[in-house]
Amino acid sequence: MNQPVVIRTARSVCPHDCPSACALDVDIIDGSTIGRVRGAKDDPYTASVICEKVARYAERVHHPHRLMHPLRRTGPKGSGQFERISWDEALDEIAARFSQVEAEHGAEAIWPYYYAGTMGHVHRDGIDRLRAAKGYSRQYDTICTGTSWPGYIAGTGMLGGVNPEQMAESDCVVIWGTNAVHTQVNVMTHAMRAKKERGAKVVVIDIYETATMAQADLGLVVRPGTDGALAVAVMHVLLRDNLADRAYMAKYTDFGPDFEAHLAARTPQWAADITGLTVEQITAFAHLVGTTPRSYFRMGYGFTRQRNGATAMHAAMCIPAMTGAWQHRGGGALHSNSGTWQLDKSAITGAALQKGEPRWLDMSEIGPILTGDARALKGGGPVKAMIVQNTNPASVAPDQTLTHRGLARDDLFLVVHEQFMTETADFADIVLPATMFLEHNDYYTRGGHVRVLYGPAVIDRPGETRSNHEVINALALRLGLDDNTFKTIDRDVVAETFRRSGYPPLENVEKTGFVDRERPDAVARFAEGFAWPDKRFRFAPNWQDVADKKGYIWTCDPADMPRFADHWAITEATDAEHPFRLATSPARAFLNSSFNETPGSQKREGVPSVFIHPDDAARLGIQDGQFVSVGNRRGSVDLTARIRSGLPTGVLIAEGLHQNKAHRGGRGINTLTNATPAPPFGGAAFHDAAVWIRRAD
Ligand SMILES: Nc1nc2c(c(=O)[nH]1)N[C@H]1C(S)=C(S)[C@@H](COP(=O)(O)OP(=O)(O)OC[C@H]3O[C@@H](n4cnc5c(=O)[nH]c(N)nc54)[C@H](O)[C@@H]3O)O[C@H]1N2
Ligand SMILES: Nc1nc2c(c(=O)[nH]1)N[C@H]1C(S)=C(S)[C@@H](COP(=O)(O)OP(=O)(O)OC[C@H]3O[C@@H](n4cnc5c(=O)[nH]c(N)nc54)[C@H](O)[C@@H]3O)O[C@H]1N2
Ligand code: SF4
Ligand SMILES: [Mo]
Repeated sequence: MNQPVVIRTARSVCPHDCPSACALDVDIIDGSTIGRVRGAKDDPYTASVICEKVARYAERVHHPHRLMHPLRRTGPKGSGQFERISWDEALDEIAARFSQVEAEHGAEAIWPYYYAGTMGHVHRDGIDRLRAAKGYSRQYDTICTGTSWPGYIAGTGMLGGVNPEQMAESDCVVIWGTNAVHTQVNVMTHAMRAKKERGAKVVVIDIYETATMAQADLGLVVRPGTDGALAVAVMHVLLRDNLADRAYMAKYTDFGPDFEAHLAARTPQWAADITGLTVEQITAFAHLVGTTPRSYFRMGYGFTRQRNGATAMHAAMCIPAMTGAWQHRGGGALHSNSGTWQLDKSAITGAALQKGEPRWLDMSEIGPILTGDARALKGGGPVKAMIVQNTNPASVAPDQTLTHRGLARDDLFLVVHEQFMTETADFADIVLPATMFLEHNDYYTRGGHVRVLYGPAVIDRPGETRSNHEVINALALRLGLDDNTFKTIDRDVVAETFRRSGYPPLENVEKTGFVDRERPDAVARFAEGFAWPDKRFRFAPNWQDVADKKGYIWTCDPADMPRFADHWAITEATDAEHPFRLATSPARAFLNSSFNETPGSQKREGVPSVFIHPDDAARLGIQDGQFVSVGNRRGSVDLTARIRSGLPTGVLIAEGLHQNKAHRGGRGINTLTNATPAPPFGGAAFHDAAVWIRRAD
């Protein structure tokens, strides 16, 4: 077969929710077809490398199951029976139903719901214009960053770190609680450069031997939810063996005798009992980072998806503050640079239109909210109508049984704007077809590096697909809103946002595709002090200050929080009936529930599986490849057992969000996860579930 003729290569940006935000070169075959997708050579962080799932993006853009026109449900909820309707019919019906709900139950009975299917700000956050102008219920964003961001800020005072390209100048890279080979492959590019060029040591901390750990010099497999114990024991050793930088701490931190006394009891033996590591492993790790000034801590999200994740992140961040790693090029830490963009997003979110002070509903609690939990509803009335863009809660949200029960309510009018007929779309009254990133204009940020990137429309949109921005505009106008914000086009909103933010004009940005937002190195490494008023890193966090900075809402009694960096033993406890701890770690070829519809990714991931230690399998009579049920009080899920060493006994790992229907019985992995908000400010503890496992055939 002849190779298709590439008419040009277009610069774009990966829109998905992955910290790498890769700059892409996309081969355009004709006005509506793409060919190969490659990582941009001239982007210093992407450095030619992208993940395999996006390299195969033609499979997703040109997928035969893409939604092409609006649909109205004809059968019962969840039946999958729909009829084709026109955009006018769809929008008229939505406007009529929303108006009716507002008249009967008030504006707060309507809850627009979105997340990060695209990370383009215009198409992701523009739904808030409608929400603000109508006074609909607000969305409290917790599902991804609810624990990790507060934990990071509690120490440093702001969300930003050292440019990750500097990992290449490091002598020790600590990859903590992220499976970067799966979730942000570019971390490996730069860490491996340091290893090859400088002989840097790579440390990986996870709860099983991941593909990332396979590349480490020191792999630490801890029991789930015990990273805080490891961190404080490392600090105990640093102080005991004179490896702490006391001069740095005196100048830059709140270090004092009370904290030192607190650490005295956190011995390696104490931590060994909690983490499952040996005293030697803990000591070796402490000595490595204590004797390597250029140690770079790349903190992931995974270890914060435990109920104690916020305090674990804070505790881990205390280590570079104690060694003074921040002082050296190639040293310091990064979790996310999302606090560094200084964007004025008012043109996108319609902040000036905000009507009243509607309640904040926690997105992670969609199950409890839709099933009438009074606490989750903040004492207000039920949610009666939703428009969902950019997210697939029937798959990704915790406590799937409750989520499905809520979405199936006959008295809930549900609109889903999607690229595919997802599990959530299956429950919809009206389904609307969405464009993909190559078919609309937007700009993108992600916390994993220092650039803001622009991605223009480069191919024609297929069928009757419309962008998120266009749908919100059309709906707003039909609902009688007349503000000019609802008459804009996406490109102009990007340009206006750049203008309001003091960024270069879009015409200039378009030429290169990016805005460089690297901060001066000294600022990024807090050389002029941390971002609290006294400029000191906090070993004793003040969580109220964190809440005040970011507008977080407390979900626990502040008095219950540990005073100092510590292990907080609040994860879901195992018991005789639920003797295993389950984590739902990321699959390499899926991105949350995205890509679980593409053939290449499905082939790569195979059937939904669960890893189990050989001793546990032998004890329970479970064979490799056999069907098992994994369950708890929230429900049970059928999976295929994979016997694997490299994880502790008593721990089960189920990688990825396969389609719910790929599981025998149709229940997805989030049936097992808990929607109760994690302390102190909410968030879903996706890797924290006590479960049983048994043979199921
Ligand atoms: N291929 C792929 N890429 C993705 C995603 C995906 O689903 N698939 N998701 C995207 C999104 S939305 C995000 S936010 C990022 C998240 O990416 P990461 O920061 O990598 O976070 P997680 O994917 O939650 O989990 C990472 C690792 O944390 C481990 N872990 C779980 N509990 C603990 C613990 O208690 N201690 C320690 N030390 N480790 C633990 C898990 O086993 C897993 O290997 O990745 C993005 N990229
Ligand atoms: N068990 C378990 N559950 C998890 C996690 C976990 O580690 N374990 N991770 C959690 C995390 S970190 C996150 S961030 C959430 C993410 O959850 P989601 O934000 O729901 O992410 P995706 O599953 O990728 O779904 C995004 C949906 O948006 C659609 N979409 C993409 N672009 C557009 C667009 O331009 N317009 C419209 N209208 N739709 C679009 C896609 O087709 C896809 O169906 O999942 C969480 N769920
Ligand atoms: S998913 Fe992540 S690694 Fe893959 S192309 Fe997108 S930004 Fe890059
Ligand atoms: Mo996420």
